[in-house]
Order: sequence, then structure tokens, then C-alpha cells
Amino acid sequence: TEIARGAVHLPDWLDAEQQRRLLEACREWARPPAGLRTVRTPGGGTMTARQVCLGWHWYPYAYARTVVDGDGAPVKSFPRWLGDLGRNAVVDTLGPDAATAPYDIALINFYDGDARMGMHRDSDEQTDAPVVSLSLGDTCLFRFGNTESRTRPHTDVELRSGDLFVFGGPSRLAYHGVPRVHAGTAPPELGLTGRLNVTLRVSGF
Ligand code: MD3
Ligand code: FE
Repeated sequence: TEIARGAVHLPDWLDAEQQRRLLEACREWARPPAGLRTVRTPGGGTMTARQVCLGWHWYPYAYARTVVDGDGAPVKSFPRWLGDLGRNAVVDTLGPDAATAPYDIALINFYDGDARMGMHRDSDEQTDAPVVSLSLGDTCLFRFGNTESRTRPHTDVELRSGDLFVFGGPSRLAYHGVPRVHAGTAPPELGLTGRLNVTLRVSGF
């Protein structure tokens, strides 16, 4: 379903086995060094979703090759198979002509307890390549806004385990957020408490 120009939601894109494998990889990446960390914003705030990065390390609001706001270790490498997954995601949603430069950044957000994400836009990358989003675990309420401001109009969509969402074209710089996660809604056989989101990006660096 195209919920706005360039914003395509493909439910159930990953089957149960693919979800299990991606979750297993995320658990490995979460381990130190350069593992899961709490993100602190320059204004003194703390993000409730914890994060691990591959390829390039994101900190508010730039990228580095080391975990400058954590243990200082070199960021984990971005595996080839994850880049292939990103390319397949773009082809399946936007078509073969939407192919981009290779994906080289993954930001993985772990939501547990009351974690959420405020309305923001992602503008620290230097290309307009689409962002690929993969959801695992609990269902969340995802809010897709507009490119002008954090306020209305917006469209609310539920994202479930295995869903793919691709944000390209005019949607690439739209405001978006996760106002809530519905605890206890993950597929029981996945073995995940909470929610996890993997975004794939092209740095342009
Ligand atoms: C629209 N993640 O990592 S996924 C983020 O569920 C982020 O963890 C949320 O916002 C999450 O920056 C939302 C959907 C998403 C991700 C990236 C986007 C939507 C986007 C980038 C541009 C436009
Ligand atoms: Fe975002």
C-alpha cells in the first residue's frame, strides 16, 4: 500500500524463518564492543529506544566511524547480505528502476517497556536514496506526517513483525515517529519481548 508518494508499506514481507534469522543477527550486533547504547541528545534528553549501528555510527546529529557517544569502539561492519536485503526491499516496493547506490548504514532500534520515538525527520544522510524499514516483535503505532512540520496532517499505520516499509521520493524527508508500542503482541514463536526496527540507508559519504 502506498500511504503517501514514495512511502510503501508491504506487510508480512519477511516470513517467520527470515524474522528469526534477522533477530538472531540483531542480538549479535547488540553485544559489546560497539553494541547497544542509550542515545543522548545535545539538549540533555535521552531516547527511550536503545540503538546499535552498522557501517556508520549515528549520533545526534551526524555520523562517525567510531562509537563517539559510547565505548569509542569502531562501528561494526555492514554485511553484504544486509545490503542485498535492502536492494530486494526497494525492488519489491518501488520497482527495479528505483535501484540506488549500495546500502551501507543500518540503524537498529530496540523498544522495550514504554519506549517510543518522537516526531522527527532523518536528514543526516547525504543522498535521497529510500530508507528501508523492517519491523520485528511487538506491533507499534507508526505515525507518518508531512514534510513541513511535526504537526497534522498525519497518517497512522500499525507496523507488525515482518512488515517492510520503504520511504523514498517526496516521503524521504517527511516527519515520522512511533507514538506507542503494543506490549505482548509479538508472534510468540519469535521469542522477542518488545519491538525492534532495522532501517537501512545509503550514506552518500
Ligand atoms: C520515514 N525509526 O530509525 S521506522 C529511525 O520504528 C526511525 O524505529 C522508527 O524513525 C522505528 O529514524 C520508524 C519507519 C521510518 C524509518 C525511517 C524513515 C520511517 C521513515 C526515514 C525517512 C522517512
Ligand atoms: Fe526516523
